[in-house]
Amino acid sequence: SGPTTAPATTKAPVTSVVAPTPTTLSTSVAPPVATSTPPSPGTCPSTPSGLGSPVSNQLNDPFTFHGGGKVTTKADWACRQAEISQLLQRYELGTLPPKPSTVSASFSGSTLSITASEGGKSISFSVSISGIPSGAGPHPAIINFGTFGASLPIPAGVATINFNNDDIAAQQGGSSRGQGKFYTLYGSSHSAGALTAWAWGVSRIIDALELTQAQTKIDPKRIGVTGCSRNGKGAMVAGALEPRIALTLPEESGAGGSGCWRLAAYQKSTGANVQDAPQIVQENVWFSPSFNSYVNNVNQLPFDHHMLAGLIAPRPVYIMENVDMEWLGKVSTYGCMGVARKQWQALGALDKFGYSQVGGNSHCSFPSSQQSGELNAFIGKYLLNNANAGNTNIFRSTQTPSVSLDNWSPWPVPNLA
Ligand code: MCU
Repeated sequence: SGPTTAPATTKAPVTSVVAPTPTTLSTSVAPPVATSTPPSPGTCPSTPSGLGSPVSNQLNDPFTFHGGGKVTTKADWACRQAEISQLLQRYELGTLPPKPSTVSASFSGSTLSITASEGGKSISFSVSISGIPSGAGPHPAIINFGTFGASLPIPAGVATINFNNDDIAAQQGGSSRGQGKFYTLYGSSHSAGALTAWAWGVSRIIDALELTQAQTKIDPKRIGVTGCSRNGKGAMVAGALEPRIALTLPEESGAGGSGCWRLAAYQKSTGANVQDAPQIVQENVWFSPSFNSYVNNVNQLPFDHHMLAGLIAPRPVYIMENVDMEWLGKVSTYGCMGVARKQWQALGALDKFGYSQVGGNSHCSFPSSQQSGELNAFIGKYLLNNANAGNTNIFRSTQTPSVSLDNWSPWPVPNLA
C-alpha cells in the first residue's frame, strides 16, 4: 500500500475544470413532490424512496430536501442532515448500525479495552492512548486511524488514541470484503463498507471514553479524529457519521474522502489521471457493495461528497490536501470542498471550516506550512479551548485549480444562522 500503489501520472494534469454543461438527464423516477410548508422543529419531512431527481452532473443542492422542500431553518438543516446520512448509507456507504445493546470498557496502563455485544454475539478490541497530559484534566484527545502513529503533529496537551481500524474492517483489496471484527458481530455480508465499519468503531471508542472518563482523564466531548489517505477517508466518514466528534482532520483523503465523484468523473472524461468511482470500487472495500450499481453513472446519486462533508457542519473540520498528484484529487477535492464550504457559510460558521492544499511534501508527510497557522489553530481553538489560537476560516490552495465553484453548485445558499 502507500502512494506507490497509485498509478503513475502518465498524462499532463488537467488543472482547469470548467463547469459541466448543465443537464437534466432523463430518469424513470417520479418528479419530486413540492412541499410548501417547511417542517416545524422536531418534525422532519419524510424521504421519498428512490434516487429522486434531478439527475445532474452538477453538485446536488444540500438545501433542498429529497422530496423537494427547502431548508430554511437550523431545524430543517438537522432534518436534512439526517436524510443525507440515510441516502449516503443506502447508496454508497452501507448501513451504520445503532449503538450495540451492550458496550463495556476498562482502562489499564495505557490500554482502553472495549467489548460490544449484540444479538448474542460479542467482539472486543483495544486502543492504546499515548501522550495523556499530566494533571487532573479532563484532556482532549485525537483518535488516529492506523497503527504507525499520526501522520500529522499532535501538539502537547492533546492525547493520541491509536485506533487499529483494519482490525475492525480489513482493507486488503476486494477479497477482504466482510473481514474484521465489525463483520464478526454483524455478519460477513453486512452492507457496511470499511469506512462505515470504522466509523462504528470510532463511536464505540467514544462510548468507552464516556464510561472510563475517571480513569483515562480524557474528555469525551473534546475528541478529534484524523488519518491520512485511505485512513483520511475514514476520518472524514467518522466525523460525518458520529456527531460526538468535535474536530475532524482528514489528511490527503482524496477520492472517496474530500473529493467529489462528479468532479472526478468530469476530469476523467477529459483524460486526467484521477481516481474515480468505477476504479475505487475495484481497488478496495471502502464502500458498500450497493455503491457498485451507481459508479458508472454518479450523476444519479442524490448527493456527492460536498454533502458527506456537510454532515459535519457546523462542527469544525480542517481538510488537508496535496497539489502534487492528480490521482490524489488535486482538482476534485478543491472544487468539492469549495462547494462544501457553503454549508458552513449558511450556518454562519465559516470559522469552523478549513481547506488547505499545499505541495512539496510526499503523500502523507505533513508539510510544516500547514502547522502553526492552521492545524494548531484548529486544535487550539476546538480541542484546547484557546479562543485566541488563530484564524480558522481557511480556504486556500498553492495552485488554486480553476474550478468554477458557483457553476458546480448552481443553487442559492440560505441564511440558516
Ligand atoms: C488517497 O488514498 C488512497 C487512494 O485512494 C488509493 O488509490 C491509493 O492506492 O492509495 C491511497 C492511500 O491510501 O495511500 C496510502
